[in-house]
Amino acid sequence: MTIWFHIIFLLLLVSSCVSSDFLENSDFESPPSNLSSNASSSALVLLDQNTTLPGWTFEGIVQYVTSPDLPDSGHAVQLGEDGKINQTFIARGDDLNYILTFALIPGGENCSVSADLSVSGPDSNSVFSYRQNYSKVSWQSYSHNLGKWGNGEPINLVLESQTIDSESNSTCWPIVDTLLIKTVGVTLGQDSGNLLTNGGFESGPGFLPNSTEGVLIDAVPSLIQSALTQWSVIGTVRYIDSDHFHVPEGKAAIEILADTAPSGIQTATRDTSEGSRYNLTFTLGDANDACIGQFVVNVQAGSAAQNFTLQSNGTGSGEKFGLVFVADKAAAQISFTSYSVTMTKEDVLCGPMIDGVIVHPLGGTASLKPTWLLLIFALLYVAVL
Ligand SMILES: *[C@@H]1O[C@H](CO)[C@@H](O)[C@H](O)[C@H]1NC(C)=O
Ligand SMILES: *[C@@H]1O[C@H](CO)[C@@H](O)[C@H](O)[C@H]1NC(C)=O
Ligand SMILES: *[C@@H]1O[C@H](CO)[C@@H](O)[C@H](O)[C@H]1NC(C)=O
Ligand SMILES: *[C@@H]1O[C@H](CO)[C@@H](O)[C@H](O)[C@H]1NC(C)=O
Ligand SMILES: *[C@@H]1O[C@H](CO)[C@@H](O)[C@H](O)[C@H]1NC(C)=O
Ligand SMILES: *[C@@H]1O[C@H](CO)[C@@H](O)[C@H](O)[C@H]1NC(C)=O
Ligand SMILES: *[C@@H]1O[C@H](CO)[C@@H](O)[C@H](O)[C@H]1NC(C)=O
Ligand SMILES: *[C@@H]1O[C@H](CO)[C@@H](O)[C@H](O)[C@H]1NC(C)=O
Ligand SMILES: *[C@@H]1O[C@H](CO)[C@@H](O)[C@H](O)[C@H]1NC(C)=O
Ligand SMILES: *[C@@H]1O[C@H](CO)[C@@H](O)[C@H](O)[C@H]1NC(C)=O
Ligand SMILES: *[C@@H]1O[C@H](CO)[C@@H](O)[C@H](O)[C@H]1NC(C)=O
Ligand SMILES: [Ca+2]
Repeated sequence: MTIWFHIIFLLLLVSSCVSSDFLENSDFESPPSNLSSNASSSALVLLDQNTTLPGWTFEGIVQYVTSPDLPDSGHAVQLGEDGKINQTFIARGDDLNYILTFALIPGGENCSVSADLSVSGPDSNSVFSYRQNYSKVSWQSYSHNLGKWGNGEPINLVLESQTIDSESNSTCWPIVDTLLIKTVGVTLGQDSGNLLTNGGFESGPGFLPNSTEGVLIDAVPSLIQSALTQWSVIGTVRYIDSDHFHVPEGKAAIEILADTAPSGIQTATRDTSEGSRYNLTFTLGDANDACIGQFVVNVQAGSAAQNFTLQSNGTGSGEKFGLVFVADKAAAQISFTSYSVTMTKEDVLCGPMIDGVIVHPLGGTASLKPTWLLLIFALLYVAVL
Protein backbone atom coordinates (compact mmCIF):
# COMPACT_ATOMS: atom_id res chain seq x y z
CA MET A 1 0.00 0.00 0.00
CA THR A 2 2.85 2.41 0.75
CA ILE A 3 4.09 2.38 -2.84
CA TRP A 4 0.57 3.32 -3.99
CA PHE A 5 0.48 6.10 -1.51
CA HIS A 6 3.80 7.46 -2.73
CA ILE A 7 2.67 7.31 -6.32
CA ILE A 8 -0.48 9.24 -5.51
CA PHE A 9 1.52 11.73 -3.53
CA LEU A 10 3.82 12.23 -6.49
CA LEU A 11 0.84 12.66 -8.82
CA LEU A 12 -0.49 15.36 -6.57
CA LEU A 13 2.87 17.09 -6.42
CA VAL A 14 2.84 17.13 -10.18
CA SER A 15 -0.70 18.43 -10.44
CA SER A 16 -0.80 21.20 -7.86
CA CYS A 17 1.26 24.24 -7.11
CA VAL A 18 1.06 27.08 -4.64
CA SER A 19 1.76 30.45 -6.07
CA SER A 20 1.67 33.87 -4.55
CA ASP A 21 2.43 35.61 -7.79
CA PHE A 22 -1.04 35.39 -9.33
CA LEU A 23 -1.98 38.41 -7.23
CA GLU A 24 -0.13 41.68 -6.96
CA ASN A 25 0.31 43.07 -3.44
CA SER A 26 -1.49 40.03 -1.97
CA ASP A 27 -0.19 40.87 1.51
CA PHE A 28 -0.92 44.62 1.32
CA GLU A 29 2.69 45.38 2.18
CA SER A 30 2.95 47.83 -0.75
CA PRO A 31 1.43 50.92 0.85
CA PRO A 32 -1.20 53.15 -0.74
CA SER A 33 0.27 55.95 -2.79
CA ASN A 34 -0.55 59.61 -2.34
CA LEU A 35 -1.82 59.24 1.23
CA SER A 36 -3.14 62.46 2.64
CA SER A 37 -0.68 64.31 4.91
CA ASN A 38 1.02 62.47 7.75
CA ALA A 39 -1.31 59.47 7.79
CA SER A 40 1.52 56.93 7.73
CA SER A 41 1.90 57.11 11.50
CA SER A 42 -1.70 56.11 12.08
CA ALA A 43 -2.97 52.54 12.60
CA LEU A 44 -6.03 53.09 10.40
CA VAL A 45 -6.00 55.26 7.28
CA LEU A 46 -9.08 55.86 5.19
CA LEU A 47 -8.41 55.47 1.47
CA ASP A 48 -9.96 58.22 -0.67
CA GLN A 49 -10.28 59.11 -4.36
CA ASN A 50 -6.80 60.61 -4.37
CA THR A 51 -5.23 57.38 -3.12
CA THR A 52 -4.33 54.23 -5.00
CA LEU A 53 -3.68 50.82 -3.46
CA PRO A 54 -1.14 48.96 -5.64
CA GLY A 55 -2.77 46.01 -7.44
CA TRP A 56 -6.27 46.73 -6.19
CA THR A 57 -9.35 48.77 -7.02
CA PHE A 58 -11.47 49.82 -4.06
CA GLU A 59 -14.88 51.33 -3.35
CA GLY A 60 -16.77 52.42 -0.23
CA ILE A 61 -15.11 52.71 3.18
CA VAL A 62 -11.74 50.92 2.98
CA GLN A 63 -9.05 51.53 5.56
CA TYR A 64 -5.37 50.65 5.43
CA VAL A 65 -4.45 48.88 8.66
CA THR A 66 -1.04 48.79 10.36
CA SER A 67 -0.85 46.40 13.30
CA PRO A 68 1.53 43.94 14.96
CA ASP A 69 -1.40 41.52 15.40
CA LEU A 70 -1.67 40.71 11.68
CA PRO A 71 -0.40 37.38 10.25
CA ASP A 72 2.66 39.15 8.83
CA SER A 73 2.90 41.80 11.57
CA GLY A 74 2.50 44.42 8.88
CA HIS A 75 -0.41 45.81 6.94
CA ALA A 76 -3.88 44.74 5.86
CA VAL A 77 -7.16 46.31 4.73
CA GLN A 78 -10.38 46.74 6.64
CA LEU A 79 -13.60 46.74 4.64
CA GLY A 80 -16.01 49.17 6.30
CA GLU A 81 -19.49 50.17 5.22
CA ASP A 82 -19.99 49.16 1.55
CA GLY A 83 -16.23 48.52 1.50
CA LYS A 84 -15.06 46.52 -1.49
CA ILE A 85 -11.71 45.65 -3.07
CA ASN A 86 -11.05 43.73 -6.26
CA GLN A 87 -8.23 42.53 -8.46
CA THR A 88 -8.18 40.63 -11.75
CA PHE A 89 -5.60 37.95 -12.41
CA ILE A 90 -5.07 35.79 -15.45
CA ALA A 91 -5.41 32.00 -15.38
CA ARG A 92 -2.30 30.10 -16.43
CA GLY A 93 -2.57 26.52 -17.67
CA ASP A 94 -5.63 24.50 -18.57
CA ASP A 95 -8.07 22.55 -16.45
CA LEU A 96 -6.92 23.99 -13.17
CA ASN A 97 -8.98 24.98 -10.16
CA TYR A 98 -8.01 28.24 -8.47
CA ILE A 99 -8.26 28.00 -4.69
CA LEU A 100 -7.90 31.09 -2.53
CA THR A 101 -6.76 31.05 1.10
CA PHE A 102 -6.82 34.28 3.09
CA ALA A 103 -6.60 35.50 6.68
CA LEU A 104 -9.71 36.99 8.28
CA ILE A 105 -9.21 39.20 11.33
CA PRO A 106 -11.99 40.70 13.44
CA GLY A 107 -11.71 44.50 13.29
CA GLY A 108 -12.21 46.65 16.34
CA GLU A 109 -12.81 46.20 20.01
CA ASN A 110 -16.01 45.86 22.05
CA CYS A 111 -18.19 45.60 18.97
CA SER A 112 -21.77 44.54 19.44
CA VAL A 113 -22.21 43.33 15.86
CA SER A 114 -19.76 41.83 13.35
CA ALA A 115 -20.13 42.29 9.62
CA ASP A 116 -19.44 39.31 7.37
CA LEU A 117 -17.09 39.16 4.43
CA SER A 118 -18.24 38.12 0.97
CA VAL A 119 -15.64 36.60 -1.38
CA SER A 120 -16.50 36.14 -5.05
CA GLY A 121 -15.03 34.93 -8.29
CA PRO A 122 -16.67 35.34 -11.70
CA ASP A 123 -19.16 32.54 -10.96
CA SER A 124 -18.78 31.75 -7.27
CA ASN A 125 -19.50 33.39 -3.94
CA SER A 126 -19.00 32.51 -0.26
CA VAL A 127 -19.73 34.49 2.89
CA PHE A 128 -17.39 34.24 5.88
CA SER A 129 -17.75 35.31 9.50
CA TYR A 130 -15.06 35.48 12.09
CA ARG A 131 -16.01 33.06 14.84
CA GLN A 132 -14.72 32.82 18.36
CA ASN A 133 -13.18 29.55 19.52
CA TYR A 134 -11.86 28.32 16.16
CA SER A 135 -8.20 29.30 16.63
CA LYS A 136 -5.61 30.08 19.29
CA VAL A 137 -4.49 33.27 17.58
CA SER A 138 -6.54 36.37 16.80
CA TRP A 139 -7.10 35.53 13.13
CA GLN A 140 -8.37 32.62 11.03
CA SER A 141 -7.44 31.18 7.64
CA TYR A 142 -10.36 30.50 5.29
CA SER A 143 -10.54 29.24 1.73
CA HIS A 144 -12.75 29.70 -1.30
CA ASN A 145 -12.71 27.77 -4.58
CA LEU A 146 -12.71 30.30 -7.44
CA GLY A 147 -13.51 27.52 -9.90
CA LYS A 148 -11.96 26.06 -13.01
CA TRP A 149 -10.56 28.42 -15.65
CA GLY A 150 -8.76 27.98 -18.93
CA ASN A 151 -5.42 29.45 -19.88
CA GLY A 152 -5.56 33.23 -20.33
CA GLU A 153 -9.02 33.74 -18.83
CA PRO A 154 -9.35 36.74 -16.49
CA ILE A 155 -10.52 36.01 -12.94
CA ASN A 156 -11.87 39.01 -11.05
CA LEU A 157 -11.57 38.38 -7.31
CA VAL A 158 -13.90 40.59 -5.25
CA LEU A 159 -13.91 40.95 -1.45
CA GLU A 160 -16.73 42.94 0.05
CA SER A 161 -18.11 43.64 3.51
CA GLN A 162 -21.72 42.63 4.07
CA THR A 163 -24.04 45.41 5.13
CA ILE A 164 -25.84 44.82 8.35
CA ASP A 165 -29.08 46.29 9.62
CA SER A 166 -28.08 47.86 12.87
CA GLU A 167 -28.40 51.24 14.49
CA SER A 168 -25.31 50.50 16.52
CA ASN A 169 -22.15 52.42 15.68
CA SER A 170 -19.96 49.77 17.23
CA THR A 171 -19.77 47.46 14.24
CA CYS A 172 -16.74 45.21 13.79
CA TRP A 173 -15.78 45.39 10.12
CA PRO A 174 -13.71 42.54 8.64
CA ILE A 175 -9.96 42.89 8.06
CA VAL A 176 -8.32 40.74 5.37
CA ASP A 177 -4.66 39.93 4.80
CA THR A 178 -2.23 37.49 3.09
CA LEU A 179 -4.15 36.16 0.13
CA LEU A 180 -2.75 33.02 -1.48
CA ILE A 181 -3.88 31.34 -4.71
CA LYS A 182 -3.20 27.65 -5.22
CA THR A 183 -3.92 25.80 -8.44
CA VAL A 184 -5.10 22.21 -8.29
CA GLY A 185 -5.54 19.79 -11.17
CA VAL A 186 -9.22 19.11 -11.86
CA THR A 187 -8.47 15.55 -12.83
CA LEU A 188 -6.25 14.27 -10.07
CA GLY A 189 -4.19 11.22 -10.79
CA GLN A 190 -6.45 8.25 -10.24
CA ASP A 191 -5.06 5.47 -8.14
CA SER A 192 -6.43 2.13 -9.28
CA GLY A 193 -5.71 0.89 -5.74
CA ASN A 194 -8.31 3.31 -4.39
CA LEU A 195 -11.80 3.90 -5.72
CA LEU A 196 -11.84 7.31 -4.02
CA THR A 197 -10.19 10.45 -5.35
CA ASN A 198 -8.19 12.52 -2.84
CA GLY A 199 -8.74 9.97 -0.04
CA GLY A 200 -5.48 11.17 1.54
CA PHE A 201 -6.60 14.83 1.44
CA GLU A 202 -3.36 15.91 -0.23
CA SER A 203 -5.30 18.20 -2.57
CA GLY A 204 -6.87 21.18 -0.82
CA PRO A 205 -6.34 24.85 -0.01
CA GLY A 206 -2.83 26.26 0.47
CA PHE A 207 -1.56 27.02 3.98
CA LEU A 208 -0.62 30.62 4.74
CA PRO A 209 3.10 31.07 5.46
CA ASN A 210 2.83 32.07 9.12
CA SER A 211 -0.22 30.00 9.98
CA THR A 212 -0.06 27.37 12.72
CA GLU A 213 -3.83 26.85 12.85
CA GLY A 214 -4.66 25.09 9.59
CA VAL A 215 -7.39 26.36 7.25
CA LEU A 216 -11.07 26.34 8.16
CA ILE A 217 -13.43 24.97 5.52
CA ASP A 218 -17.10 25.85 5.99
CA ALA A 219 -20.07 23.85 4.76
CA VAL A 220 -20.11 23.39 1.00
CA PRO A 221 -22.72 21.04 -0.46
CA SER A 222 -21.05 20.45 -3.81
CA LEU A 223 -17.90 18.42 -4.50
CA ILE A 224 -17.12 20.68 -7.46
CA GLN A 225 -17.34 23.94 -5.52
CA SER A 226 -15.39 22.62 -2.53
CA ALA A 227 -11.88 23.87 -1.75
CA LEU A 228 -11.18 20.29 -0.60
CA THR A 229 -10.94 18.43 -3.91
CA GLN A 230 -13.78 15.90 -4.37
CA TRP A 231 -15.18 16.21 -0.84
CA SER A 232 -18.23 18.18 0.27
CA VAL A 233 -18.31 19.58 3.80
CA ILE A 234 -21.05 19.60 6.44
CA GLY A 235 -20.58 22.11 9.28
CA THR A 236 -16.93 23.11 9.66
CA VAL A 237 -13.69 21.17 9.28
CA ARG A 238 -10.09 22.21 9.70
CA TYR A 239 -7.63 21.37 6.92
CA ILE A 240 -4.42 20.55 8.80
CA ASP A 241 -0.78 20.44 7.70
CA SER A 242 1.92 18.03 8.84
CA ASP A 243 4.19 20.93 9.85
CA HIS A 244 1.88 21.87 12.72
CA PHE A 245 -0.32 18.84 13.40
CA HIS A 246 -0.10 15.07 13.58
CA VAL A 247 -0.81 13.87 10.04
CA PRO A 248 -0.38 10.09 9.60
CA GLU A 249 0.15 10.13 5.81
CA GLY A 250 1.50 12.80 3.48
CA LYS A 251 1.28 16.50 4.18
CA ALA A 252 -2.38 17.09 5.06
CA ALA A 253 -5.42 15.63 6.79
CA ILE A 254 -8.85 16.68 8.07
CA GLU A 255 -9.88 17.52 11.62
CA ILE A 256 -13.67 17.53 12.07
CA LEU A 257 -15.01 20.34 14.27
CA ALA A 258 -18.51 19.56 15.49
CA ASP A 259 -20.18 22.41 17.32
CA THR A 260 -23.88 22.75 18.08
CA ALA A 261 -24.55 20.46 15.10
CA PRO A 262 -22.53 17.53 13.74
CA SER A 263 -19.81 18.28 11.16
CA GLY A 264 -18.22 16.07 8.56
CA ILE A 265 -17.09 15.32 5.03
CA GLN A 266 -18.65 13.36 2.20
CA THR A 267 -17.60 11.95 -1.15
CA ALA A 268 -18.58 9.22 -3.61
CA THR A 269 -16.69 6.26 -5.00
CA ARG A 270 -16.11 5.85 -8.71
CA ASP A 271 -16.62 2.62 -10.60
CA THR A 272 -17.98 0.46 -7.80
CA SER A 273 -20.19 -2.33 -9.16
CA GLU A 274 -23.62 -2.81 -7.71
CA GLY A 275 -23.71 -5.88 -5.51
CA SER A 276 -19.92 -6.20 -5.07
CA ARG A 277 -18.22 -6.11 -1.67
CA TYR A 278 -15.69 -3.45 -0.77
CA ASN A 279 -13.63 -2.52 2.28
CA LEU A 280 -13.50 1.13 3.30
CA THR A 281 -10.35 1.67 5.37
CA PHE A 282 -9.24 4.88 7.07
CA THR A 283 -7.12 6.25 9.89
CA LEU A 284 -8.97 7.84 12.80
CA GLY A 285 -6.94 9.68 15.40
CA ASP A 286 -6.16 13.02 16.98
CA ALA A 287 -4.21 15.87 15.44
CA ASN A 288 -1.79 16.43 18.36
CA ASP A 289 -3.49 19.69 19.28
CA ALA A 290 -4.25 18.90 22.93
CA CYS A 291 -7.75 17.71 22.10
CA ILE A 292 -8.69 15.43 24.98
CA GLY A 293 -11.92 13.46 25.03
CA GLN A 294 -13.94 10.71 23.45
CA PHE A 295 -14.42 10.96 19.69
CA VAL A 296 -17.47 9.38 18.09
CA VAL A 297 -17.35 9.30 14.30
CA ASN A 298 -20.20 7.93 12.25
CA VAL A 299 -18.91 6.33 9.06
CA GLN A 300 -21.23 5.58 6.17
CA ALA A 301 -20.37 3.63 3.05
CA GLY A 302 -23.24 2.91 0.69
CA SER A 303 -25.96 1.49 2.93
CA ALA A 304 -23.55 0.38 5.68
CA ALA A 305 -23.06 2.62 8.72
CA GLN A 306 -21.08 2.23 11.92
CA ASN A 307 -19.97 4.44 14.80
CA PHE A 308 -16.28 4.34 15.67
CA THR A 309 -15.05 5.66 18.98
CA LEU A 310 -11.60 6.72 20.05
CA GLN A 311 -10.35 7.92 23.39
CA SER A 312 -7.99 10.80 22.65
CA ASN A 313 -5.31 12.11 24.97
CA GLY A 314 -4.52 14.83 22.43
CA THR A 315 -0.91 13.84 21.79
CA GLY A 316 -1.20 12.64 18.19
CA SER A 317 -2.51 9.12 17.74
CA GLY A 318 -3.95 7.20 14.83
CA GLU A 319 -5.60 3.84 14.37
CA LYS A 320 -6.62 2.10 11.14
CA PHE A 321 -10.22 0.91 10.90
CA GLY A 322 -12.27 -0.78 8.21
CA LEU A 323 -15.93 -0.97 7.22
CA VAL A 324 -17.08 -3.63 4.76
CA PHE A 325 -19.99 -2.68 2.49
CA VAL A 326 -21.87 -3.89 -0.55
CA ALA A 327 -22.11 -1.21 -3.24
CA ASP A 328 -25.67 -0.12 -3.95
CA LYS A 329 -24.68 1.70 -7.12
CA ALA A 330 -21.68 2.78 -9.22
CA ALA A 331 -21.13 5.86 -7.04
CA ALA A 332 -21.49 4.79 -3.41
CA GLN A 333 -21.69 7.64 -0.86
CA ILE A 334 -18.91 7.71 1.72
CA SER A 335 -19.16 10.02 4.71
CA PHE A 336 -17.49 10.75 8.05
CA THR A 337 -19.55 12.67 10.60
CA SER A 338 -18.43 13.67 14.07
CA TYR A 339 -20.85 14.11 16.92
CA SER A 340 -18.23 14.89 19.57
CA VAL A 341 -17.99 18.51 20.68
CA THR A 342 -14.49 18.77 22.07
CA MET A 343 -12.44 21.79 23.09
CA THR A 344 -8.87 22.32 24.14
CA LYS A 345 -7.98 23.86 27.52
CA GLU A 346 -7.70 27.18 25.66
CA ASP A 347 -11.36 26.91 24.57
CA VAL A 348 -10.52 26.16 20.93
CA LEU A 349 -12.83 23.73 19.13
CA CYS A 350 -11.12 20.52 18.06
CA GLY A 351 -12.06 16.99 17.09
CA PRO A 352 -11.22 13.71 15.39
CA MET A 353 -8.58 13.60 12.64
CA ILE A 354 -9.27 11.53 9.51
CA ASP A 355 -6.72 10.51 6.89
CA GLY A 356 -5.84 7.77 4.39
CA VAL A 357 -9.37 6.92 3.25
CA ILE A 358 -9.25 4.00 0.83
CA VAL A 359 -11.99 1.94 -0.83
CA HIS A 360 -10.90 -1.31 -2.42
CA PRO A 361 -12.75 -4.35 -3.69
CA LEU A 362 -12.85 -7.54 -1.61
CA GLY A 363 -12.26 -10.69 -3.63
CA GLY A 364 -14.80 -11.29 -6.40
CA THR A 365 -14.03 -10.41 -9.98
CA ALA A 366 -13.13 -6.76 -9.59
CA SER A 367 -9.38 -7.20 -9.24
CA LEU A 368 -6.86 -4.40 -9.22
CA LYS A 369 -4.72 -3.81 -12.24
CA PRO A 370 -2.47 -0.79 -12.52
CA THR A 371 -3.15 1.14 -15.69
CA TRP A 372 -0.34 2.09 -18.07
CA LEU A 373 -0.56 5.63 -16.75
CA LEU A 374 0.19 4.49 -13.25
CA LEU A 375 3.07 2.39 -14.51
CA ILE A 376 4.57 5.49 -16.10
CA PHE A 377 4.22 7.36 -12.83
CA ALA A 378 5.70 4.40 -10.96
CA LEU A 379 8.73 4.62 -13.26
CA LEU A 380 8.88 8.39 -12.78
CA TYR A 381 8.73 7.83 -9.04
CA VAL A 382 11.64 5.43 -9.19
CA ALA A 383 13.51 7.95 -11.35
CA VAL A 384 12.91 10.69 -8.76
CA LEU A 385 14.32 8.46 -6.07
C1 LIG B 1 0.44 65.50 11.62
O1 LIG B 1 0.69 64.85 12.85
C2 LIG B 1 0.92 65.75 13.92
C3 LIG B 1 1.30 64.96 15.17
O2 LIG B 1 1.03 63.60 15.01
C4 LIG B 1 -0.29 66.62 14.15
O3 LIG B 1 -0.02 67.56 15.18
C5 LIG B 1 -0.64 67.35 12.85
O4 LIG B 1 -1.85 68.08 13.02
C6 LIG B 1 -0.81 66.37 11.71
N1 LIG B 1 -1.03 67.11 10.48
C7 LIG B 1 -2.06 66.88 9.67
C8 LIG B 1 -2.10 67.72 8.42
O5 LIG B 1 -2.90 66.02 9.90
C1 LIG C 1 -2.31 62.58 -5.85
O1 LIG C 1 -3.07 63.60 -5.24
C2 LIG C 1 -3.20 64.79 -6.03
C3 LIG C 1 -3.97 65.78 -5.23
O2 LIG C 1 -3.66 65.73 -3.89
C4 LIG C 1 -3.92 64.45 -7.32
O3 LIG C 1 -3.95 65.61 -8.14
C5 LIG C 1 -3.17 63.34 -8.04
O4 LIG C 1 -3.90 62.94 -9.19
C6 LIG C 1 -3.01 62.12 -7.14
N1 LIG C 1 -2.23 61.09 -7.79
C7 LIG C 1 -2.62 59.82 -7.85
C8 LIG C 1 -1.70 58.87 -8.51
O5 LIG C 1 -3.69 59.46 -7.37
C1 LIG D 1 -8.32 65.13 -3.62
O1 LIG D 1 -7.42 66.12 -4.08
C2 LIG D 1 -8.04 67.32 -4.46
C3 LIG D 1 -6.99 68.25 -5.04
O2 LIG D 1 -5.91 68.39 -4.16
C4 LIG D 1 -8.71 67.94 -3.24
O3 LIG D 1 -9.37 69.13 -3.58
C5 LIG D 1 -9.72 66.95 -2.67
O4 LIG D 1 -10.27 67.45 -1.48
C6 LIG D 1 -9.06 65.62 -2.40
N1 LIG D 1 -10.07 64.65 -2.00
C7 LIG D 1 -10.05 64.02 -0.87
C8 LIG D 1 -11.17 63.10 -0.60
O5 LIG D 1 -9.14 64.19 -0.05
C1 LIG E 1 5.82 35.87 9.41
O1 LIG E 1 5.78 36.60 10.62
C2 LIG E 1 6.96 37.38 10.84
C3 LIG E 1 6.88 38.00 12.23
O2 LIG E 1 5.59 38.16 12.66
C4 LIG E 1 7.06 38.44 9.75
O3 LIG E 1 8.21 39.20 9.94
C5 LIG E 1 7.12 37.74 8.40
O4 LIG E 1 7.12 38.69 7.37
C6 LIG E 1 5.93 36.81 8.22
N1 LIG E 1 6.10 36.06 6.99
C7 LIG E 1 5.19 36.08 6.02
C8 LIG E 1 5.54 35.30 4.79
O5 LIG E 1 4.14 36.67 6.09
C1 LIG F 1 -12.45 45.69 -10.41
O1 LIG F 1 -13.68 45.38 -11.06
C2 LIG F 1 -14.08 46.30 -12.06
C3 LIG F 1 -15.40 45.85 -12.63
O2 LIG F 1 -16.29 45.55 -11.62
C4 LIG F 1 -13.04 46.39 -13.16
O3 LIG F 1 -13.39 47.39 -14.07
C5 LIG F 1 -11.68 46.70 -12.55
O4 LIG F 1 -10.70 46.66 -13.55
C6 LIG F 1 -11.34 45.73 -11.45
N1 LIG F 1 -10.09 46.10 -10.83
C7 LIG F 1 -8.98 45.38 -10.92
C8 LIG F 1 -7.76 45.94 -10.25
O5 LIG F 1 -8.94 44.33 -11.51
C1 LIG G 1 -13.22 48.20 25.11
O1 LIG G 1 -13.62 47.87 26.42
C2 LIG G 1 -12.59 47.95 27.37
C3 LIG G 1 -13.12 47.48 28.71
O2 LIG G 1 -14.45 47.86 28.87
C4 LIG G 1 -12.06 49.39 27.43
O3 LIG G 1 -10.99 49.46 28.34
C5 LIG G 1 -11.57 49.79 26.04
O4 LIG G 1 -11.18 51.14 26.04
C6 LIG G 1 -12.67 49.62 25.03
N1 LIG G 1 -12.15 49.89 23.69
C7 LIG G 1 -12.73 50.72 22.83
C8 LIG G 1 -12.06 50.90 21.53
O5 LIG G 1 -13.77 51.31 23.10
C1 LIG H 1 -14.90 30.64 23.61
O1 LIG H 1 -13.69 30.99 24.28
C2 LIG H 1 -13.84 31.95 25.33
C3 LIG H 1 -12.49 32.25 25.87
O2 LIG H 1 -11.56 32.46 24.88
C4 LIG H 1 -14.75 31.38 26.41
O3 LIG H 1 -14.95 32.36 27.40
C5 LIG H 1 -16.10 31.01 25.78
O4 LIG H 1 -16.90 30.37 26.73
C6 LIG H 1 -15.90 30.07 24.60
N1 LIG H 1 -17.16 29.84 23.92
C7 LIG H 1 -17.74 28.67 23.85
C8 LIG H 1 -19.01 28.59 23.07
O5 LIG H 1 -17.27 27.70 24.39
C1 LIG I 1 -22.62 56.04 18.87
O1 LIG I 1 -21.44 56.68 19.32
C2 LIG I 1 -21.68 57.87 20.08
C3 LIG I 1 -20.36 58.48 20.49
O2 LIG I 1 -19.35 58.18 19.61
C4 LIG I 1 -22.52 57.55 21.33
O3 LIG I 1 -22.82 58.71 22.02
C5 LIG I 1 -23.80 56.84 20.89
O4 LIG I 1 -24.50 56.42 22.03
C6 LIG I 1 -23.50 55.63 20.01
N1 LIG I 1 -24.75 55.04 19.53
C7 LIG I 1 -25.04 53.75 19.63
C8 LIG I 1 -26.36 53.31 19.10
O5 LIG I 1 -24.24 52.94 20.12
C1 LIG J 1 -24.07 6.78 16.00
O1 LIG J 1 -24.17 7.70 17.07
C2 LIG J 1 -25.14 8.70 16.88
C3 LIG J 1 -25.03 9.69 18.02
O2 LIG J 1 -24.79 9.08 19.23
C4 LIG J 1 -26.52 8.06 16.77
O3 LIG J 1 -27.49 9.06 16.55
C5 LIG J 1 -26.51 7.08 15.61
O4 LIG J 1 -27.74 6.41 15.54
C6 LIG J 1 -25.39 6.09 15.75
N1 LIG J 1 -25.32 5.32 14.52
C7 LIG J 1 -25.05 4.03 14.48
C8 LIG J 1 -24.97 3.40 13.14
O5 LIG J 1 -24.86 3.39 15.50
C1 LIG K 1 -1.55 8.87 24.70
O1 LIG K 1 -2.02 7.77 23.96
C2 LIG K 1 -1.02 7.06 23.26
C3 LIG K 1 -1.65 5.97 22.43
O2 LIG K 1 -3.03 6.07 22.37
C4 LIG K 1 -0.02 6.49 24.24
O3 LIG K 1 1.02 5.85 23.54
C5 LIG K 1 0.55 7.60 25.07
O4 LIG K 1 1.41 7.07 26.08
C6 LIG K 1 -0.54 8.39 25.76
N1 LIG K 1 0.05 9.53 26.43
C7 LIG K 1 -0.35 9.94 27.63
C8 LIG K 1 0.34 11.14 28.18
O5 LIG K 1 -1.25 9.36 28.22
C1 LIG L 1 -10.92 -4.16 6.08
O1 LIG L 1 -9.84 -3.32 6.45
C2 LIG L 1 -9.52 -3.36 7.84
C3 LIG L 1 -8.47 -2.31 8.11
O2 LIG L 1 -7.38 -2.44 7.28
C4 LIG L 1 -9.03 -4.77 8.19
O3 LIG L 1 -8.75 -4.82 9.57
C5 LIG L 1 -10.13 -5.76 7.84
O4 LIG L 1 -9.65 -7.06 8.06
C6 LIG L 1 -10.54 -5.62 6.38
N1 LIG L 1 -11.69 -6.49 6.16
C7 LIG L 1 -11.69 -7.44 5.26
C8 LIG L 1 -12.93 -8.25 5.14
O5 LIG L 1 -10.74 -7.62 4.51
CA1 LIG M 1 -0.04 42.00 5.37
